[in-house]
Order: sequence, then structure tokens, then C-alpha cells
Amino acid sequence: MCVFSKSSVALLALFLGVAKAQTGTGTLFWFTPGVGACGFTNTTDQSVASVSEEVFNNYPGATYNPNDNPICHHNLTVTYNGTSVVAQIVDYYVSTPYNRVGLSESAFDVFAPSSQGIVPNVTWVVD
Ligand SMILES: *[C@@H]1O[C@H](CO)[C@@H](O)[C@H](O)[C@H]1NC(C)=O
Ligand SMILES: *[C@@H]1O[C@H](CO)[C@@H](O)[C@H](O)[C@H]1NC(C)=O
Ligand SMILES: *[C@@H]1O[C@H](CO)[C@@H](O)[C@H](O)[C@H]1NC(C)=O
Ligand SMILES: CC(=O)N[C@H]1CO[C@H](CO)[C@@H](O)[C@@H]1O
Repeated sequence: MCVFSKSSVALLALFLGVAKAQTGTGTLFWFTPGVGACGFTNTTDQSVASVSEEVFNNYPGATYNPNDNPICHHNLTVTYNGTSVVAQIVDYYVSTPYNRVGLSESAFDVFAPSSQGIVPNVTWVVD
């Protein structure tokens, strides 16, 4: 027996698509912001983030124009060992694994000195 009509299945799929948060566990690195894919100019003292190309381009509403990607108005929350940092997504990295995330130096510093280079096994979520 078919419980759902075609349109309610489509709506359910749409809902699941929109509601599915992009999240993962991976390596955190730091970067020096400038003009990113979102078209903003940001500086090291600002809490900004970069995600993988896959996360960026699969964000609901993404088009061929990265400047118009709705992800540019959302945050990446990175959590490690009980500490969380919220940073605006401003850029993406090509040829990086899905789970790799970047923070500007000031945001990275909350977790470790930049001389450490990376923090492994952080959890992250895009809101
Ligand atoms: C990043 O830059 C944009 C445009 O200059 C600005 O609107 C935004 O507030 C900046 N983000 C942060 C976290 O400072
Ligand atoms: C992103 O984080 C900033 C600072 O915490 C907050 O003001 C803003 O509302 C957040 N944006 C979204 C889309 O949650
Ligand atoms: C995690 O946090 C605890 C409590 O602040 C601290 O004692 C411990 O050294 C931290 N572990 C790591 C791997 O950073
Ligand atoms: C538990 C876990 O995910 N450990 C990983 C932490 O990060 C290192 C380096 O990237 C991996 O080798 C571990 O598998």
C-alpha cells in the first residue's frame, strides 16, 4: 500500500535535503584569509572558516557562482576537547578531503598555537 502521495514524497525528500546538516570529524588547519570564494575580504583577526569544495558546493542553494552560495552567510562550528569556535564560512579549498576544515589564525589559536599547524580529530558542523 502506498501511504505517501508523489508530492508528499517529494516534499519529504526536499525537507530531508534541507535538514541534513553537513557535519564530520577531521583535521583542522589554519589559513590566512584574504578575498575568498564568497567574495568577502577578511583578515586574520576575524573568526572565519574554509571548508572543502565538496561541502561548499553541496550546500543547499549553491550555484555556479560561489559569491551567491548561501553557505557564505552561515557558520562553521568546530569543537575539540569540549571547546567550540564559531566562524563565518568565507572560502573553500580544492583537493582537500571532505572532512578537512580551516580556521583563520585567531580562531585556530583557541585550540592550539599556529606553530602546531593542525589539530587532528575535531568535529565540525555547518549550520
Ligand atoms: C568577512 O568579510 C565580510 C565582507 O567584508 C564582512 O561582511 C564579514 O562581517 C566578515 N566576517 C567576519 C567574521 O568578520
Ligand atoms: C554566525 O555566528 C555569528 C556570531 O556568533 C552570529 O551572530 C550569527 O547569527 C551566526 N549566523 C548564523 C546564520 O547562524
Ligand atoms: C582536554 O581538556 C582537558 C581539560 O581542559 C585538558 O586537561 C586536556 O589536556 C585536554 N586534552 C587535549 C588533548 O588537549
Ligand atoms: C579516533 C580518530 O578518528 N583518530 C584519528 C585522529 O587523527 C589521526 C590523524 O589524522 C588519524 O590517524 C586517526 O585515525
